[in-house]
Amino acid sequence: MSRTTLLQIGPLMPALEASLREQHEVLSAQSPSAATPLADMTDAVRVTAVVTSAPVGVPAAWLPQLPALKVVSSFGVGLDQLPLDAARAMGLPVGYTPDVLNDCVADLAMGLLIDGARRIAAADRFVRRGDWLNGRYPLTTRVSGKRLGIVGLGRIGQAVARRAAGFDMDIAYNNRQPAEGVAWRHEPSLLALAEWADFLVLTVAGGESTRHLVNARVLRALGPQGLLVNVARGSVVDEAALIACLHSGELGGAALDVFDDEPRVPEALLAMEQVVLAPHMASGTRDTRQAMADLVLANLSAGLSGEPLPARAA
Ligand code: NAP
Ligand code: 8YV
Repeated sequence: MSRTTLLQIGPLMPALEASLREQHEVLSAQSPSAATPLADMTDAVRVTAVVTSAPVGVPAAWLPQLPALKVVSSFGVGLDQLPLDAARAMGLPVGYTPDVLNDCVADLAMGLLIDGARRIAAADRFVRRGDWLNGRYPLTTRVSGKRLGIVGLGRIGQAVARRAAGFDMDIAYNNRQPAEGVAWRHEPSLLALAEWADFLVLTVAGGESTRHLVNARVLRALGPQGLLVNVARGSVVDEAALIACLHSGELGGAALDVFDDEPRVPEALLAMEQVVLAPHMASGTRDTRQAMADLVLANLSAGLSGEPLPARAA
C-alpha cells in the first residue's frame, strides 16, 4: 500500500493510530458536528480514505467535500453513524468489523445479565462497605433455566443465545423476519416477548428504525421481576421511561453497556442499586480490539487498491 493521506475522525486505539501514522499521513478531522472535515480545507483534496469508529461515524455532508476519497473504514460493527445511502450513491466502499467481536460482546452481555440478576457488583460494594459484618446479603434471582428474550437475533444475538443455551434457558427472539437456520422461537411481537421473558437482552441494530423500540409499555411488560440488558445502542431504549419504570418498581433491574448521551450517564441511574453500569466496553478486550484493528487496516488497504473489501457494509 503506497503512502497516502487519511482523515481520522475521533480517537482510535493507540496501536491502530500508530499503524496508520507509520504507513500514511494522517490528518485529524474536526468534530463531526462541524460543517467541514477540516478547519482549513486546503488539504482536503489529498484525502483518499476516512478512518473512523462505529460510535463516531462520518457525516454524509463531508463525503462530497473529499474529492479523492476511495474508502471509508470504520472500527466497529454498528452502522447507525455511517452514511451508507450517500456512500452507495457515490459508489464509495464502506468497511466495518463484523463477526470478530461477536464472542466478546456476547460474553459481556452474559456477564451483565448474571450481574444484574445475582447482583455481583452490588454485593462487592456491600462487602467493601463492611456491611457483611452487620448481616447477610439479600437473596437474588436465579439465572439458569429462566426465560431469555433476545431483541435482534443477528450475529451477536445468536452468540448470546448459544451461551444462554448452556445455562438451560428457554430462548425466544424478536426480529422483523425470522432468522434463517436457527431453532429458537421467533416472537413477532416485542411486547409479547417482553411479557414472556424474565430477561430481555438487546442486540438489535441502532439507528432511526429502532429508536425507542423499547418504550414504557415494553418495560412494564418485562415487569417488576424483569431485567433489561442493553449491549446494542442507547437509542434503542427510551431512557426517561427506563428511569421512571426502575424508580416506580415497574421494572426490576437493568444492566447497561450503552447510553443515550455517552459518556454522560444520567444521575438517576448512577444512584440505583438495581442497575449495573458499564462504559460501552462490550468489544473491549485486547484480543478482539486487535482483530477489529486488523480488519480496519485490511478494509483500508483493499479500498485504497481498488480491491473488494474483506467486510463491506456499503
Ligand atoms: P446484525 O448481525 O446485523 O444483527 C442485527 C439484528 O437486528 C438483526 O437480527 C436484525 O434482524 C435486527 N434488526 C435490525 N433492524 C431492526 C429493526 N428495525 N427492528 C427489529 N430488529 C431489527 O448486527 P450484529 O453484528 O449482531 O450487531 C448488533 C448491534 O450491536 C450493532 O448494530 C451495534 O449497534 C451493537 N454493538 C454494540 C457493541 C458494544 O460495544 N456495546 C459492540 C458491537 C455491536 P431483522 O433485520 O430481521 O430485523
Ligand atoms: C465500538 C461498537 O466500535 O462495534 C460497535 O458497533 O459499538 C463497539 O465495538 C467500540 O467501542 C470502539 O469505539
